[in-house]
Amino acid sequence: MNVHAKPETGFPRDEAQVRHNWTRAEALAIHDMPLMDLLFRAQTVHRQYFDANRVQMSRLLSIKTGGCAEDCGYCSQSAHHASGLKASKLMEVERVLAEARKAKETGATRYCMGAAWREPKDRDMDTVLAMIEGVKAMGMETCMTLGMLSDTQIVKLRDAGLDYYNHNVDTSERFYPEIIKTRTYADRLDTLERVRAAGMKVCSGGIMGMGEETADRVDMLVTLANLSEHPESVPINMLIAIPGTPLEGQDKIDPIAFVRVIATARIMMPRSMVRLSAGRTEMSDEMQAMCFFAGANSIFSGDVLLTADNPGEDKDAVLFAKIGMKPMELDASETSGAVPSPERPACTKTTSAH
Ligand code: SAM
Ligand code: DTB
Ligand code: SF4
Repeated sequence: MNVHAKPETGFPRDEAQVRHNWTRAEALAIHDMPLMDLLFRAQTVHRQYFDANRVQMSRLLSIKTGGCAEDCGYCSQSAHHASGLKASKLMEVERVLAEARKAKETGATRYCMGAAWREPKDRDMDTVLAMIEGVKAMGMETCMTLGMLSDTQIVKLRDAGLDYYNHNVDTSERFYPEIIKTRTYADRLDTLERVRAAGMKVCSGGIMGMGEETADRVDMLVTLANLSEHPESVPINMLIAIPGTPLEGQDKIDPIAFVRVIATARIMMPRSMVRLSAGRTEMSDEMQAMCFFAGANSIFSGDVLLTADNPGEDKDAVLFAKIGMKPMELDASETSGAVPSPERPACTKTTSAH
């Protein structure tokens, strides 16, 4: 026997299949693979659907900051925590559109607007709808995250042209009540299901490093991958431990453990955009590069997220130049498999000729 023979990688040819029947045991087996096997498999799956040297850029804006009725343990914007953040009213439409115009100039293809609400008040809906219409008219994709929604609100958002709704499951069902007490995991899944049923695209992911166990990370991915359709966007945040919140003293997640979650998400949801989201200011270039290798293909650009710091365009430009990564253009992000449908061929990888 040749002792130098290549070991079996242990995964079948159809490793990039889109499946909705993942078990925890299967997901855990992938998550716990030797790291080199895991990264190789994730990168192989990634290349079946995406150009591995392109990253989609989303830009965030907090359209209504602070004073939130929910008690999410990680959040600077909860009225339950003394983070020192000043609450503000819903922004005026024109100000939002001016910010969106700037974001477009810096290469963002998706504009994500977040409000610190448990749910929108009906009296605020017209303003929010005007924001969607204005941003869409600029030729960017629109995303909003406004908390829970009624069916009427969902229809209004969809009809105004909202492309994506962000609503994170955040963690496993088991760990959720340790972080959030003012709503349940079932509330979260119910909103997601109704948004999907109305025909909007879904952005849903979670936060790593809140004190959860490996099983919670894997269970969260199983929940997302077993939804009736995979979320088109899966943001994976690394906790930003904000002073004054219950999680302020939380130990940082190990970088390799974080990379394992990205790779497992890529393998389980092969056509979704996996977004390396909050926490990049605390990540080395090497860690970010490893996340891209593991299948992350989207980031938030700009120097602020909603209330916390983000690396900013200059830093990202340096990193991108070092690793030969380029921003994804809108057409590419639309056609690179983010929205699987029976009409669209399974493999719609963009060419790397740009
Ligand atoms: N109020 C809306 C909601 O909760 O759906 C939207 C805003 S909320 C800030 C959006 C997501 O950002 C959260 O679900 C969470 O995953 C992420 N997030 C918030 N604070 C964070 C922090 N300190 N570190 C990492 N991620 C965070
Ligand atoms: C997501 O998963 N992360 C973004 C976006 N979706 C709305 C928000 C990150 C917030 C980080 C903390 C802050 O800026 O306050
Ligand atoms: Fe409110 Fe969203 Fe922050 Fe929770 S995460 S406190 S719902 S703004």
